[in-house]
Amino acid sequence: MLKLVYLSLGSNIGDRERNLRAAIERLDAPGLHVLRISPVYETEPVDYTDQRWFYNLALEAETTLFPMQLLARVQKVERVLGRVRTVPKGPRIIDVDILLYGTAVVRGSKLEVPHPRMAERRFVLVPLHDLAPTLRHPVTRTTVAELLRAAPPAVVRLIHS
Ligand code: GSY
Repeated sequence: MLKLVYLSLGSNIGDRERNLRAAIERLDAPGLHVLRISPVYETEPVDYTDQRWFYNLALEAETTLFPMQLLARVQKVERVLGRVRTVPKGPRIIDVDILLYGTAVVRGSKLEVPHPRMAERRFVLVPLHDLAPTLRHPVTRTTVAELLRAAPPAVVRLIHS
């Protein structure tokens, strides 16, 4: 069964744009087909603020992978691209978060979907809004546009479409 999924990608080490592109190429492998990619934004860091600004984007994909298989794909891409977890919430070559997996709700110890912090993160919601403004959060039933209007302020500036 094909599921429509939305992922958020971020990078704040090295050539941030190249890291995002490399991750997209590797995510798109048997079982997952990238359909649409949002513009790229430069965004101020949240949580751990004393670090370089991020490049962020969102993508829409169709997949036959189950949620935990998708998590394994995502984590493999992060590993291959050299992500090392030094400071929690600190700098990273690439970070890939699963935002939405169809209308599924997954509440496991390793994976939570919808992503539990997506509603607070402008760096997630702005690119997601470019792709799917009327999409509804499967738990709150709020649209992405409504989530974005209610999100706390943070600088998110367009780099290119
Ligand atoms: O959870 C994703 C990693 N991350 C980011 C990010 O991708 N962008 C911004 N602007 N801040 C972030 N803080 C964390 S942690």
